[in-house]
Amino acid sequence: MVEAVTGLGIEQLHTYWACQRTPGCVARLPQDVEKTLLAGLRLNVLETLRYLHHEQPSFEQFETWIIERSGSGLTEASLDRLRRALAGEMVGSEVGNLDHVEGLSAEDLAHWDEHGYVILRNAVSAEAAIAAESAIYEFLGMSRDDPESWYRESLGHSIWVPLLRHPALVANRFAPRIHKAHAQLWGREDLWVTIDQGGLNPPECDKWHFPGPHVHWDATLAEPHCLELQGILYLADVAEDQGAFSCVPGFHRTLPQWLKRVPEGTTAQDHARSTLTMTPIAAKRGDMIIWHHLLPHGSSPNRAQRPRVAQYMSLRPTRYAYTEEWKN
Ligand SMILES: O=C(O)CCC(=O)C(=O)O
Repeated sequence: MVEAVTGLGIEQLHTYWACQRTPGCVARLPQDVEKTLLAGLRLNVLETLRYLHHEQPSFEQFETWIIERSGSGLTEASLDRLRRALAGEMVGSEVGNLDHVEGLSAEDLAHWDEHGYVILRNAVSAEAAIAAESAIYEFLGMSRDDPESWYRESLGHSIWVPLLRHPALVANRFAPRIHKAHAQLWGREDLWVTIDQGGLNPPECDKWHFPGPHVHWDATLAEPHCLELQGILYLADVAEDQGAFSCVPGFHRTLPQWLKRVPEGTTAQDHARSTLTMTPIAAKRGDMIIWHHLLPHGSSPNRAQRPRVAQYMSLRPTRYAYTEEWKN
């Protein structure tokens, strides 16, 4: 497929657009490049696919939509960094020099190796977390201190909150400590942060039962098993019984052996649901939990008094090893 140079000057964008409108397209960009492209253009994967499939825009319309969506988030400098990275240049961190930013300690890194997750304390300041927490309540038309309001229809029967570009959420994506910790775990600084949503998991009550996500993987379980990171930023303190993020610590190390014991005719996801015990991870406002994508994980029912409010984000390098085959 011929790659056109575009208004935004990102050759791969044309390939991405053309492939999305061609059923069975064989000229798809590699998965990692696709993810870098969308993160670099400050696009959420789902909103972009929805737009392309529902609207069937021309390429020019697609570019205009991107500029309207991403607005001031797309500067000439950010586009230039993306162009260079996609051309194979090793670009530096998006948030400046990380040398003097305090990241994960040796103890944190040892915890990561053993358990496959780590709590990055004070990933963002308490003020930054409160600003994002308030934005989520406001978006949902709820009030932090009015329990009646937590069950408004605006949440639907889900803990996901499709708020993507509030300035408070945007600011958190550029927190130097978050970039430093991910750079330590990936061993490189050319990272791209996803445009992910927020979350609100209210206390269970007669009219609202925890809808999940229950234990699952977002990753392929086919081998070879590669590294990828996922993350959740707590915007208010979360106790273990307060709908905390939950996972099976250390599972990334024993997954291959465990997979061999999944009974014939049962999926790994079903077997995980019926056999694994999850550990809820409590942490403070502004802390971020980063986990290896091969840990079975999910959220948990909130049996406490206040909602768990969170912001999701993942950081990945421009190119990385992944397994094409999807097995789950
Ligand atoms: O919200 C949570 O605690 C879990 C999030 C989750 O399951 C996911 O991001 O895949």
